[in-house]
Amino acid sequence: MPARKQSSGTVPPGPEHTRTGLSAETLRQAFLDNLFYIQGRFPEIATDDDRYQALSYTVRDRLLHRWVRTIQAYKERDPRTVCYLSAEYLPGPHLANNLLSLGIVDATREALRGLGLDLDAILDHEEEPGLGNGGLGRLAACFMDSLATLEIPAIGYGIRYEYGIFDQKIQDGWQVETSDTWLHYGNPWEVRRPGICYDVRIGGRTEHVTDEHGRLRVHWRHADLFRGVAYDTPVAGYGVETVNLLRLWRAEAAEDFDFTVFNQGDYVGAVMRKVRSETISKVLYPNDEADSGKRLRLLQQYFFVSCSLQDMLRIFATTGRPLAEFHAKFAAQLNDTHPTIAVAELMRLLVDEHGLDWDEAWQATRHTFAYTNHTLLPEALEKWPLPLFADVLPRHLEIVYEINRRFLDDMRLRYPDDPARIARLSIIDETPPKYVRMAHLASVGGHAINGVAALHTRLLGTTVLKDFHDIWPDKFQNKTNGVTPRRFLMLANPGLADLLTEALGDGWTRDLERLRGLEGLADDPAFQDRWRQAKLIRKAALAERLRAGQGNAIDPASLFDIQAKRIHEYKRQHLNLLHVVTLYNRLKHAPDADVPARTVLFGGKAAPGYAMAKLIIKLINAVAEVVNRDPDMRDRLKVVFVPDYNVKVAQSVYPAADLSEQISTAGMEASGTGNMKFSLNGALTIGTLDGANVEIREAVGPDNFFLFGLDADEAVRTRAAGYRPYALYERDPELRAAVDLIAGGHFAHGDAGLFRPLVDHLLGRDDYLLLADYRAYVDCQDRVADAWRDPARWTRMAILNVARMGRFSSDRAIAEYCRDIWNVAPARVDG
Ligand code: Z57
Repeated sequence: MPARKQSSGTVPPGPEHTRTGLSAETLRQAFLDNLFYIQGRFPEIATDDDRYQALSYTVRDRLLHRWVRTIQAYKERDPRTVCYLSAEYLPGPHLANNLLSLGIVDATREALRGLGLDLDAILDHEEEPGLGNGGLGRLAACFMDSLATLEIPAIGYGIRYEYGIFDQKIQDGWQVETSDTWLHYGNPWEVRRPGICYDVRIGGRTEHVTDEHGRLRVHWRHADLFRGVAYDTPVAGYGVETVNLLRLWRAEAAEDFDFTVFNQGDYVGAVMRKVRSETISKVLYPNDEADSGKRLRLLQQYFFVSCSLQDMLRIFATTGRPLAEFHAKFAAQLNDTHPTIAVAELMRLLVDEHGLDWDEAWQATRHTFAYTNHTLLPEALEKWPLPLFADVLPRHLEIVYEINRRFLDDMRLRYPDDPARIARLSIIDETPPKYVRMAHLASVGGHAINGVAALHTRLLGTTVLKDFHDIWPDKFQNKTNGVTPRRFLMLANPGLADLLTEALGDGWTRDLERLRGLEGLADDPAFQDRWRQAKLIRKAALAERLRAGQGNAIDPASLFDIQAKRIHEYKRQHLNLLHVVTLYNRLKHAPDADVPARTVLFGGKAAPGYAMAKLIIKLINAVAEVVNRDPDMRDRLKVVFVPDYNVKVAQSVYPAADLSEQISTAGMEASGTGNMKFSLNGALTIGTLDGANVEIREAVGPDNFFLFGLDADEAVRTRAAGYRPYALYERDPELRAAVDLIAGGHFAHGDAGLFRPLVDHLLGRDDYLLLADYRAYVDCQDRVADAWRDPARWTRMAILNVARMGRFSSDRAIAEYCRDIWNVAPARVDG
């Protein structure tokens, strides 16, 4: 075993190869070594968890060497560094991904086989970190993967929630939440850094004093003090030496505080206050796209942002550069408004703590930050009630006021006779009790604003941020989302990945545009056969998983029609259900009708406080119960709810799909990323002209995409023209029959009240225009069925989808951010 270069002096002494070697034999030895010395076990008595831990530590050792070398390279070269600030990360299981990045999947499999162990069984044991809700958190994880793979110096900053997104159980058809205990068995992927910790203050009041040089100074007499401790997780690039850093903060008590300052003999009380400090990073808020206003949520945001900026300042100090050049070292991305308090916090740190003057600090701040918007939904645009904000962050409120005063002074010069516009632009919403508008703070405090798909970016500039677009059109950019082909193709769908590599070579794994080489094979019957084989294997695997999990028998030969994403009215899972009920009605009336067998699968979590979303889950399960035991359906229609949808489940769902449901009301879904993962795995899309669907359809070709429904402009006009869903219900007999069946209690053991809120909403308001799109959707589904009857045609369409999805790699998205927003370049780490 040739030893790695020792010249850097970073490799610790000892039997070096057992911690770095990549051969099957070395991996086997290292695994046994870790099983003994970390778990205190030998093979005969080891549990699943022992094996998982031992293998994870084996892989971690191999990452640590690259990690240290990466940090060294960055230290030497002092490159501009991306800091991705995100309240959420959804990385998915680490072990398999790290094996893939290191290129040791096969060697590890062989090593374990030598011990009579099965790698897949060990992989299956991992409890994934569910530190995010959905698309936004998963995007952050895809971006971390691409940053490392493109060899971009980057740190992901966030919160180490002790409890991530809840686990979902289904009881009697209803969603029941249980707490996520992902840390129960310990987490071999993180390194706690007790030495990297920062104090975070909150509350209290400010004092304005003049110092001995006649300078105005602000003292923040805080009321409470916390400490954030860093927990680092390595993020390995695929096929490169780069290992970047995901640094998550855990809240702890600031030592000494209670005991020295406030201790009045109340020892137990002081300890209890310490325990309470830990609540800041205790639990992830389980709302995707919902409103804010909770004090603890603001504390979480400020907590992780303050730790991250203090950490950046510490790193900056090691470069010896003057503080006014902070922005030359760091490009910080605000992942939605959640970290936007960073604008005020960096100003505070630079002005109050480091003595910069306001203009210098403002210059550095504006050039540091850029803001990504992920939604147009009004209820998701964060605004903090002023009394709450003032109570938690009194100094930051003063800073926000000062930013706003200067900004509005400029705007009054520009628009002297337009006070209404000034009020609209203001960072402060003056409606009682007054609010701080975080999207405005992000727009003013950064140098770029981006949407996440072309349509979304256009709507952003013409609706919610129109006034900002008027003043700074050049600040607006589009950065269409992307997904990592490593996790979502290579890991999730090894059979298809092998087929692609056989046809194209392996260049596609780091340059996804190369998939275009498949176009020439789209009509090749032998290739089509192998394509269908690969798909069938994933469908059978999912069917087996579901059978084992819930006793649902589903037929891998049927059309797998899948909608998997958070449950939300705007995503319209219930439109999908109206189609299912329509198929059911058709089969009831003509039991011998010749329709292709379909399995309609749903997966997704509802926010625990979102009653309508939970009712939709109940309705899915209620329809499933009736449909699945009706002999008239005779295996031609099945409905399945896949419980506890998370990244791991997603990896087995995307590759098994024939049809991908992307049916949100046009104008509502900012981008979507599941749409990309399905299509990249050879599913055809039925979808509206919403989010990135628009660009996916353009890329794969309109003939290879099932389009239906109103577009975003038509949706606006439909609502403006006095939309009356009831009229549509009266006019379309199939629609009426489907709604009536649900309303009448057919799926509720005769209880006509159960789904009343849902039906009433559809017939009375129908905010998301289900009834307006129903006919187009059902007719489009009939075209899907026709295409499915012709396997050669279907497979050709699927191959062309994959061939043309190269643009939707997160590598492309990240390359665009690097070029257009961050102005950063790769810094190669040598092996
Ligand atoms: C979230 O997952 C998204 C937007 C939000 O405002 C919040 Br809060 C959470 C999603 C969008 O709904 C998707 O359309 C988008 O693809 C994703 O963010 C990533 O940009």
